[in-house]
Amino acid sequence: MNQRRGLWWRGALGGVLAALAGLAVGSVVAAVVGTPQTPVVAIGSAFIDRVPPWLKDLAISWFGTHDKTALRIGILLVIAVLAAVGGILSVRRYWAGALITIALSGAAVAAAYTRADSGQTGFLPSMLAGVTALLVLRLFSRRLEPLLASSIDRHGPDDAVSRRGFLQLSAGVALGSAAIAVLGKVVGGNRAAVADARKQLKLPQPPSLAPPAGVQADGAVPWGTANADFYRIDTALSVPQIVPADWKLRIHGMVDRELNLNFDDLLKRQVIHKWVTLTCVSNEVGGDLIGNALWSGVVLKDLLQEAGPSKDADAIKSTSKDGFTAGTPLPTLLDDRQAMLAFAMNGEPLPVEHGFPVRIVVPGLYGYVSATKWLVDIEVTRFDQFEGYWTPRGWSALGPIKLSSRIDTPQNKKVTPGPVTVAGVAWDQHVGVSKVEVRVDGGPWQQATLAADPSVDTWRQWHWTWNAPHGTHLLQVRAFDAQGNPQVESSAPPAPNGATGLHTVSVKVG
Ligand SMILES: Nc1nc2c(c(=O)[nH]1)N[C@H]1C(S)=C(S)[C@@H](COP(=O)(O)O)O[C@H]1N2
Ligand SMILES: [Mo]
Repeated sequence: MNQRRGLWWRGALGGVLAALAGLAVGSVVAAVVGTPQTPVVAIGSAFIDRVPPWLKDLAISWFGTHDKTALRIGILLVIAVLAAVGGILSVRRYWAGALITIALSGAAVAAAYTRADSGQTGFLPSMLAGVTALLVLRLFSRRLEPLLASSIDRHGPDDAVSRRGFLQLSAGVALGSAAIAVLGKVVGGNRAAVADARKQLKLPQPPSLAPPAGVQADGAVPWGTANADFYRIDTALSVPQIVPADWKLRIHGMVDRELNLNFDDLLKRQVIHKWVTLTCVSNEVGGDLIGNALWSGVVLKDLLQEAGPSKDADAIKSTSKDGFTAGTPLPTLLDDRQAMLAFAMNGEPLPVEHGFPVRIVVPGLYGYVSATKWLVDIEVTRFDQFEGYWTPRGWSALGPIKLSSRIDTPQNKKVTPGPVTVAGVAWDQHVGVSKVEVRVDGGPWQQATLAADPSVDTWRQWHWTWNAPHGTHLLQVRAFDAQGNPQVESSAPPAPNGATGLHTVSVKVG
């Protein structure tokens, strides 16, 4: 009789430890894939979404602002009880206990699946948590088999060995789960806190998110690039996580007075909203490392002038939280182009991968010499005093964007003979594009129609109607800058300061 009860307790303990191991793995997986949907959060969110209002009110009146903590504890208790029952059942029949684990993790997977904010990987933590719990439960039921056998047909000496084995397994699983949970915290950093702070943030809104009239050419990519589609380039293996409340910027070096700003200080200043096309120096001819967004932020010129740069200074060295640095010519920050400290992109707080909470945007310069994300420090200095991150790695210290053009359509597909729309983008930020021409099979250049542009700091779209004959043909595009200079036609690779050459597309007509 006593022995039976001992078995039950051990089964229950095994079940609870299996669940804990699963939850620990779930939290680490959530941290690694960057989803907030740990198994408990998934179940809790689904619960919050479905709970009747009177129960929600009751919970708030009981627990106040701790209602979320109360919910978490409640969910953990329910999981613990079910896991204990599963553990007891699995002493005799592993599958009986396993079914409870499958049902629980299945519910969490389903809950994660139905959440709008869970993304494509939201179900992974709950699924791997379930698999882990199943495996650990199996280990426990194996360990308890000899004890079960001896409770039915006793043979003394083995019991002590089996009990010790069970104890060792329990200790191992408990310690392992704790270690994994700690790992999850380290890997995740304060990712959830940052995601939450980003969601709560209220920022000055641009008057309109819509592109200005007439900028879109039929057949070209969307003139305004959605945040989710915006190219991302950086050296950050794990994206820096900064809550706005902790953000500080120091502007120092060759200045009359050092400036120290926090996020609230920044928001108190005059805010501007401006469409700027960002480009990466690594963009190949015809490539897509370019995007156009409506940025909101504070003009850097005002801040720099307040600090009072020395006459001998010719650069700023901007540094990110993770140690990336960019060297930017001071004149590009003090002229009228409105280089800015941006905190919003297309009306939303910067996405974390795009520099949350504050980055630099300088019209006309490649990102590697200007667009520092997760900005924390600006030193006013001289180019002969430092090198930016990419300079010793084979890229030029200066990186003005080169006049370029790209064909967006037709691309890699067959078209039918007759009128065909040829369209794309051309850019020369802070200089401007005045003309775009297209040619077929090396023939005469033909003038394309330009769409509008709100300023010289964005790309400019164009289109041209081609009366396409049968066969395979080569289309090429070239742009002219605001002064009428054509783009460089000879091919050069991206290193050290930007690719040149004509974008050429082969099209099958037939
Ligand atoms: N902190 C940090 N900022 C950075 C970089 C980086 O590696 N680290 N890369 C730069 C480069 S090379 C480019 S092209 C732009 C890209 O910005 P995006 O990822 O928002 O498109 O960010 C710039 N800012
Ligand atoms: Mo870049």
